[in-house]
Amino acid sequence: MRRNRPECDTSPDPTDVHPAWLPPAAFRAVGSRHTLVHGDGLLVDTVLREVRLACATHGGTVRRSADGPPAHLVLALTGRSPQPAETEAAGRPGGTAPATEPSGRTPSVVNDDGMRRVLDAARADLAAAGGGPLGDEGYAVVRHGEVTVVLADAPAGLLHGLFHVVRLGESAFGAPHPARAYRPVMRRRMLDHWDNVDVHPVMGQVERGYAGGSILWRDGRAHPDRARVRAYARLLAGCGINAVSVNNVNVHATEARLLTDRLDDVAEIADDLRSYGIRVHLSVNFAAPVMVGGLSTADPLDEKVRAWWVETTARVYARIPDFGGYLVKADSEGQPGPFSYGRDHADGANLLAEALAPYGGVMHWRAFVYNHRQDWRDRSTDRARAAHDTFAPLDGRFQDNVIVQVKHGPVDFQTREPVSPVIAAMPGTRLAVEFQVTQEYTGQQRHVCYLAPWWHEVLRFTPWGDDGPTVADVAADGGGLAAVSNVGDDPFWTGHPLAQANLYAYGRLAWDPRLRPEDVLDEWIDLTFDPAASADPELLRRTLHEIMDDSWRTYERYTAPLGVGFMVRPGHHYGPDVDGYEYTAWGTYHFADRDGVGVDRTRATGTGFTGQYPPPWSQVYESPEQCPDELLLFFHHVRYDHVLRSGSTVVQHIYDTHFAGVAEVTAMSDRWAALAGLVDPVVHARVDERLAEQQRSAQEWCDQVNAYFHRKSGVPDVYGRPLY
Ligand code: GCW
Repeated sequence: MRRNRPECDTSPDPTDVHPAWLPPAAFRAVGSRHTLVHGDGLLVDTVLREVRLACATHGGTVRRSADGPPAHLVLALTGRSPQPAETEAAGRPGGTAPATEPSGRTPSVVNDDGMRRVLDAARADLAAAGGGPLGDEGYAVVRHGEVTVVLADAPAGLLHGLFHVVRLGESAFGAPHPARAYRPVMRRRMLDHWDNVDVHPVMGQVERGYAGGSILWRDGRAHPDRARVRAYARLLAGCGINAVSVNNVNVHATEARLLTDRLDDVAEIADDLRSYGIRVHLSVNFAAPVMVGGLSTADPLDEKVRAWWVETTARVYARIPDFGGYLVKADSEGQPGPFSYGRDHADGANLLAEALAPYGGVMHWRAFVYNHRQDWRDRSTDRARAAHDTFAPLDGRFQDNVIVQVKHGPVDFQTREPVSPVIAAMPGTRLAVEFQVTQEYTGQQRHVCYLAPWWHEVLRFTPWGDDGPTVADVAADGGGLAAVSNVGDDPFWTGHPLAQANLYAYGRLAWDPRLRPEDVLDEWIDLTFDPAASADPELLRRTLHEIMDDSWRTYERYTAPLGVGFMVRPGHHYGPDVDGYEYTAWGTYHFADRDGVGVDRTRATGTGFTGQYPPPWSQVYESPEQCPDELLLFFHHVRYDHVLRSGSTVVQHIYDTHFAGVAEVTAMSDRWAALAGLVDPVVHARVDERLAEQQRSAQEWCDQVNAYFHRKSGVPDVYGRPLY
């Protein structure tokens, strides 16, 4: 493995960390050329440093002034000021930013006539292409003669533009082409760390973390390996992420103090992330006024409580002027919230939002609110309904800087769920959609499960029917995307080396949800596995696609038939346990009996959840005939001999998909084995070891789920395969 340390790092490097998608080889095309960087600012310095590092490896040059050999690559600020952060609409689907003529002049540092002409031409070309403002993160790329020019209105755009050129590799220096502008569709592309500062007795250092300890925290303090945090920031910027919340949404005693006397620790992390354009956000405990403020109440309507948040927040901004804002999980799974004081979630969120507003901070308020102390005997309680029941009535009451953060499905990041009805229910509220990159319910980074196809499906979903806006549109017009990180201090960052692709793809889809998952995977493969160093890059690329493209559906086949969720071991959530949650306080998920299976969530006879959707989905999901097969058991309790739209019966479908899933994992393993010698042996061995576990686990899932439904139903497999 090669090291992945930014050039500024001079500290001894005790760890050997995989370079993920930014190995030195990925910079070959840039680093072997002459580059001119123009502009000032922290992030322009970062661009310069990145190019210098690449040149040190690949023999090119980089400079800030035009004197010197003719440049092949110019990265320059346009000289016009970017749109203010919270008002820019450019880049959103249907964005309304006016197309204005670039007005700045070619920077005076470019005193070379030839270069000045190239830049002027690039700018004119951008204007002719109708290029409106590029915003504070967008950029344009134009190939003029022998020179590739990246223009940006703001330094962050230049950094994203550099990574764009890195992704293109040699093809960035091919045929001339007119200006193309790239702007992020989502303004905020956030990653939430569920990292504890202290090791939690049950959840460990990283809640639902499958890649070792935290890279941000160790022994109750900010992690001493600052270089690794900077290397992380670099990777995140390299895929487009621009906000990180640094601690678990379950905020325990030590973590509650990050807001007050432990703020220096947060500031330290903010310093490391800043040079890559990433803002720090903090999870705070709603009861902080009591826990760390010495007040007797956290009631959102109490004046003393309000004053405490105002003063505390002022201190946060005095220490971290570009602080992003707060993230709160309230009234959920034991976390305190406004319900304790007879207040609602708008009261709670607005309290903190008001304290953040003067500084431009945002309040991410999670909609993950449900009763985790249910009585399984009570068939009317439906966890899927909870977020909508709590939040939809509050639409219009949240302040502008509140972002209600909604899990993409109504339950909890299961392998398959419908899109949350909350996304269509709050047109007067800024919503962020939350994904889970950490594979809590999708194989815990022991199984290959490339999640981009699923996220893509969610983002393209049209909650109001075919002609309406997509989930991506709602997020783009609101608070963007957030996702739970899958990173830890593991040398591969993500435990399973192929799980790096999920983090990369999340960032890329947040930047542009229109990207196709298979194209994103191509980018990741070409960056991560240097094609020039491989004896057969085509075989490598093809095989990785064969293993990964459909791996989420493969995982679904052997774990979660037809939208059934939670057949996992309670607590750690790994491996099969069909009845594990069925009679617990956390909700009931399949209701299997001798005749049939599934949760009746219809209006006609069930919990009424289908009524939380607008048409057409309220009708589609209500009807077992129209409901898509993959969600049938999420919405309906049906007989085992119910015939699916696919023509198969429910029980035969369960058998077939489980056998098929195991066979697909066997094929994955064989394919990976054939790559020995084509990839780094350390990576090969790690994936090999994980595939062996995936194979064992898939077989276990298949055997238990099939045996369970065979025993319940008494229906034999039409192909006579073993059912135990
Ligand atoms: O999926 C559940 C997890 C919890 C997590 C919770 C949440 C941080 O099992 O570990 O708590 O979701 O999203 O808050």
